[in-house]
Amino acid sequence: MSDKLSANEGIKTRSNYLRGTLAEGLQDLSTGSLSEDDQQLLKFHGTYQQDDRDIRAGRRAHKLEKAYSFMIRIRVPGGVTTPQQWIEVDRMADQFANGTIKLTTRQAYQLHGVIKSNLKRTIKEINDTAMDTIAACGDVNRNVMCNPNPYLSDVHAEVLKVSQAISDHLTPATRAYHEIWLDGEKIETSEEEVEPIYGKTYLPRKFKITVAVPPSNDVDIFANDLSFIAIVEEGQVVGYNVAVGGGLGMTHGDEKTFPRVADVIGFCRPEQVVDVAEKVVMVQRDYGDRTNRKHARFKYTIEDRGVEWVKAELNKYLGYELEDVRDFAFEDNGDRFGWVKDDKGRHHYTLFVQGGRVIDLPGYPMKTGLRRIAEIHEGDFRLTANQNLVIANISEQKRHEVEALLEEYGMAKSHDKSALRLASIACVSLPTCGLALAEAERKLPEVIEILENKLEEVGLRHDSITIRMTGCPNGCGRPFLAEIGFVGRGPGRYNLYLGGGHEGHRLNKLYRQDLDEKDILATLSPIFDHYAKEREEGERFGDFVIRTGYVSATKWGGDFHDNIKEDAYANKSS
Ligand code: SRM
Ligand code: SF4
Repeated sequence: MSDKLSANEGIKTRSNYLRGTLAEGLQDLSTGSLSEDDQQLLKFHGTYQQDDRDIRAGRRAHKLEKAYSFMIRIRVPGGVTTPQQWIEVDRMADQFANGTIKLTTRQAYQLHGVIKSNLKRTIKEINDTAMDTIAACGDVNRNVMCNPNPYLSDVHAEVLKVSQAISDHLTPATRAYHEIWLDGEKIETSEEEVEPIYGKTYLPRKFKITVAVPPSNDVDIFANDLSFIAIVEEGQVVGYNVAVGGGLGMTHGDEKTFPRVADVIGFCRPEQVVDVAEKVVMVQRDYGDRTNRKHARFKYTIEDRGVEWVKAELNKYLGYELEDVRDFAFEDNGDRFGWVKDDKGRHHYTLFVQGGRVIDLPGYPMKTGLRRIAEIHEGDFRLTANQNLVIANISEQKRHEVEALLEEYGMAKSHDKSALRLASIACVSLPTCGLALAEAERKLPEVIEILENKLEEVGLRHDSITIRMTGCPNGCGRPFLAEIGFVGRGPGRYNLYLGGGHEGHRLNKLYRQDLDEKDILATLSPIFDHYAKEREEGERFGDFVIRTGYVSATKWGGDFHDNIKEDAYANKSS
């Protein structure tokens, strides 16, 4: 391993706490783009430079600059947002972006297609709605997730507060964001400010935190750098189990990269959560690999040094010891659709949003319908980590009005779909994602349709099987935790992974490579037949394919690639 720091470390160091030349670059309208270094810094401010890949080749042929635009990610800690904020995001989607709202797998909003001349104004207007974009991306802690659990209202209120407190505490302290986007007062020298938690080079890589309330693992805690699992006794949160070292990104053909599920290492009291989050971040700040960005996530720090090491180091940073892990059990990592009434008598409706894309389609004007609901809604909207939406906290009196609008706009039966479709996630992928190798959001609905016919035939329409597709192995739709995962290899070609745990606790394993649409059906059909005939009582698809030998169970990250031996794990985790 080389000791030379990665290029991004230099960019951060020279950036004067994330300023770079962003302010100047934004003023240069002779190009739709920003400088390479500023593009890296821009991520810390919550936006990515992209181009429309559907028209890239045509523009190249005409010697035109790429069709540059920006994706803006709006942080929504815990996924809870007001109707007013929804209305504003809806307006901005039409006024500045491509007319759609994207609900992400981390409970955030994304706007795509914002051109450079509108970027500053859009970010300013987002802030006017009491939301922001700082740290939505970049080498810092990202949007903190939390179960949008509406059923246990007191417990949810408490864990939501915790996730918002973590988010606030770990938000970068630099004034650069205010200066560049909000015309805040300029601070001339970097000495006047410090980043008490991050320091001037921030973290080696992105960092992700969730809070979950069992039995729902809808936030997929095992995919996160750090998670808190609420332990509820007699309706009270008595504390949180702490899980560290999850992460999913990898590179095809590079076995040194792999997804990893988090280890549950201890328990802390509610009043210790923010401190634990801060100290875990600091351990990664100090020990994460800053020489190789493909090896810089916390999962590799833990994989290289061992779980026992991280526990001991964390206890040193904390100055006290985490307590022993408490018992907990997850049931699944999906959403529960339709209406529920909570313990306070309020109503909640979970709407299925395919691929998280809020859009008006012919015959299904969901975006307009949701705006109409937001205009009369007095509760809140909760973004789920499965890219769906909970219209939450509806009073008895308002329920009929909301129901009428759901009916009018065709959303009342949004969940009248196969269990497979309801348990699906697709990442954005083409045409906006610069890293995409294959389609995902635009492809998965078709693939599901083909599979649905087969499932119907063998009587499995109502059996929930998690199915996820991403356009590349970065893992944005968390495909490596799915019972059926498709990961793009090249145009129209996917690797098929099988055997993820239905509760989101076990990684899947590569079953077949380079499948096209035809191969997908041909490969999965006999397995569905077999499952329908020979599954045991209550046996999940992910468990079945392991028991019957289609794939072996993935026990740890490195074992994800078949040819790395399991006994290596014993050495690493001891
Ligand atoms: Fe992601 C990069 C979209 C959740 C792992 N992700 C990207 C970029 C920004 C592409 C880029 O770097 O140029 C994608 C923008 C596409 C677009 O056009 O919008 C992108 N990621 C997304 C979203 C929008 C997917 C979605 O369809 O919902 C999710 C936004 C979450 C949010 O609101 O913050 C999203 N990304 C995830 C997740 C899932 C999660 O966090 O629960 C993962 C896997 C978990 C993890 O981090 O390990 C994930 N995204 C990545 C990676 C690989 C990181 C790694 O450790 O290797 C990249 C590439 C990178 O960082 O170099 C990436
Ligand atoms: Fe883009 Fe790959 Fe993430 Fe999909 S998984 S959004 S293709 S980076």
